[in-house]
Amino acid sequence: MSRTFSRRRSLHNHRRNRLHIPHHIRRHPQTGGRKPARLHRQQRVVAQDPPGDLRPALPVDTIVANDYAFKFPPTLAPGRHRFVFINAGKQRHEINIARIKSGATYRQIAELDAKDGDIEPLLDEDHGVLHALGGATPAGTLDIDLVAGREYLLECGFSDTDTSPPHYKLGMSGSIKVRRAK
Ligand SMILES: [Cu+2]
Repeated sequence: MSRTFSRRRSLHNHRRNRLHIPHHIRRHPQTGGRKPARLHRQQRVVAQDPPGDLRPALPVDTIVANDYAFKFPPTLAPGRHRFVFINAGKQRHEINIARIKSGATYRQIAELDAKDGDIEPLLDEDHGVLHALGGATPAGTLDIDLVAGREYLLECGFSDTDTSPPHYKLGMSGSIKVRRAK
């Protein structure tokens, strides 16, 4: 069983490299040059969040993977959502979610995928990945603040063997449309 994560990984790296990390944080003398920038940001976010039981409940949406298709809500309301992933297939699958650029469409991405084109120029935000072995449900979830009027790409980038096509070419590709604000 192989995985074709390279395209996704390069997309993540691309975003990370564009983050501006001030020099004094990157090489802070008191931390011995370790890389605290990420930790600092996480701590700040945690400190601002109210305790878990005071947060408003998030709508929970489930994405189910089969060999080789996704079941998911085709349209959702704007705002924060919590995505749960269930792999009901036999193969290993992932759900990889990215926001499609304003003005671009899922149809354009599907056409590019069909001919192994580069879809990165049509995406403007990477939201992350949940993945699971066949028949498994990962404990992790993905929280995404869905923007009104936008479209989100869902894809699985795994392949069953080194020579078989990626699952997004076998049907594990789709998009969620977010309703416009009232
Ligand atoms: Cu898959």
